[in-house]
Amino acid sequence: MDKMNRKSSARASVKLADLDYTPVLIALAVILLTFVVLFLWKRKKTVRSAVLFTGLCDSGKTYLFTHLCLGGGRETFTSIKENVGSFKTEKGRELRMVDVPGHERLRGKFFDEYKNVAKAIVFMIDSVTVQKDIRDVADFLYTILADKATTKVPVVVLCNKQDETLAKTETAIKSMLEKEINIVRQTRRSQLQSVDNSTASDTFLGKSAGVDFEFEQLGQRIRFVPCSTKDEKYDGLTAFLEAL
Ligand SMILES: Nc1nc2c(ncn2[C@@H]2O[C@H](COP(=O)(O)OP(=O)(O)O)[C@@H](O)[C@H]2O)c(=O)[nH]1
Ligand SMILES: [Mg+2]
Repeated sequence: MDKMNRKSSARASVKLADLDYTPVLIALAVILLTFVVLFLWKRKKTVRSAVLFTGLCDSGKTYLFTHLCLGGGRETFTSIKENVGSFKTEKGRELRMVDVPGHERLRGKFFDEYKNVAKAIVFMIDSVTVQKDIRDVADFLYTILADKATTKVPVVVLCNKQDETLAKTETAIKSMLEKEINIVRQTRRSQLQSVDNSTASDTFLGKSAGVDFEFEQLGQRIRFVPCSTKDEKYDGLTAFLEAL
C-alpha cells in the first residue's frame, strides 16, 4: 500500500515538472505589458506641464519668450514654428514655455496640438492695436476659453506694450472684449445650430444668450494684467507663474 502511494506521488511530481509553463508566462507578460502601456498612455494624456503663449501676431509673444527663457533683449523674427524653452521660478521650479505662432492659419493647429498639455495659458494682446483688431482678438480668445480641453486651465490676458502712449489699459481692454465676445458668441451659436454639434469641442460661454457676457461668469481662472516687455515690466506675469 505504502509502495503504491509513493509511486503515484512520484508520478504526479513528474507530471507537474513536465508541464510547459511558457504559454502561461507569456500570457502574464502580455497582461503586465498592457497595464504598463495603458498607465503610461494615460499619464502622457493628463500631464499638463506647458505654459502656452498665444495671441495674435505682433502682440509680443516671441519677444517676451526670449526675455523669459533666453535672458532676452533680442529682436524677434516671424515665427512659423513654435519655440520651446524653460523658465525657472524664484522657488527654483522649471516651467516649460511654448511660444505658439499667431498666424491666422497656424494658430488653431498649434493650439489644438498643445491644448492637452497646457498647465496655463498666457494670452497676449497688443494694447495699441487691440481696438482695430478687436474682432480677431475676441474670436481667438473665445476659441481658447470655450474649448473643453482647457476649461480648468488658468488664463492670464497680458495687455502688452503699455509703454506706448496710445496703449489701452487692461480695464478698458477687458470691457471691450466682453462686448465683442457677446457678438462672437451669437455668431458661433448660429453656426453651431446649422451643423451637428454633438461632436463640437467647444461650449457656450457665459450664463445665457440673454445675459451680457462678463469674464466673472466663467468658472475658469482668468485675469487681466498690464505688461511692457520692452521696459521689462511683467511682474504680474511672473507672480502668476510663481503661483502655478
Ligand atoms: N513698444 C513695445 N513694443 C513691443 C513690446 N513687446 C514687443 N514689442 C514689439 O512688437 C513686435 C512684435 O513682437 P513679436 O515678439 O515678434 O510678436 P509675436 O508675433 O507675438 O511673436 C516686435 O517688433 C517687438 O519689438 C513692448 O512691450 N512694447
Ligand atoms: Mg512670434
